[in-house]
Amino acid sequence: MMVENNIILAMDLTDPTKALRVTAQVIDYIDTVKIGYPLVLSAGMGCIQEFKEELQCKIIADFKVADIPETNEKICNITFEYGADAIIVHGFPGPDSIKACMDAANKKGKEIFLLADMSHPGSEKFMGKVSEEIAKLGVQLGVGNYVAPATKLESLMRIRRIVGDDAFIISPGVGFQGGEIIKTLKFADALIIGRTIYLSKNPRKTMEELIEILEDAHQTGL
Ligand code: NUP
Repeated sequence: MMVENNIILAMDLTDPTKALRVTAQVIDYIDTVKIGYPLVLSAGMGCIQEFKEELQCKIIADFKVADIPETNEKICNITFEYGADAIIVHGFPGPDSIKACMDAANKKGKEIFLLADMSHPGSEKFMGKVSEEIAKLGVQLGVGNYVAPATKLESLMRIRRIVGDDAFIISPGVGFQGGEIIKTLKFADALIIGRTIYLSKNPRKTMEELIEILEDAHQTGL
């Protein structure tokens, strides 16, 4: 998946009208929006199509799918039928569960992102301990897209080493969770940024500032 300006907006506002309005303010600069349970549970699944039609963007559904294969398949099918271009899937349920999501995506020409490690402090307790194994499993299964944390650069770096340079890694945790843009982009292909943008008094200006940081970094050879 290509991501314009290496930024994915995580739109977790729960007021559907506000979510659409704030996203519209920044959509000139990006082409991919991640939505998850906060928005979908308040606005309904129809918001995926609404975003796509009104804003002409790609949607990643952050549903962290983590069930038995048969149920994962259903969740993915429904999500893709509602228009999502990609879905985020947990790795810890194991290879058959991941594979069910991959098959559902392949049949519809969609993509999955495998969540290899998480960005919050508590993720050290369980996921941090198996993140490399999850990444290795992803490679074995032929997964091309991963989610790995901006807040744990060591983990992000190890995951990059395992999945290789051709894999596409998107990374949450920049800004409010403490991750840094430039350091993260040494290992990740794109940043997932939520509150820094959607809670800003001027989301458009914040987006422009973020892009400026990225452009400066590119010029000085990131
Ligand atoms: O490990 C993860 N950390 C994380 O923050 C996996 C995620 N999917 N996310 C999501 O990324 C989180 O649910 C939120 O939608 C976004 C980060 O948002 P923010 O911290 O920039 O507001």
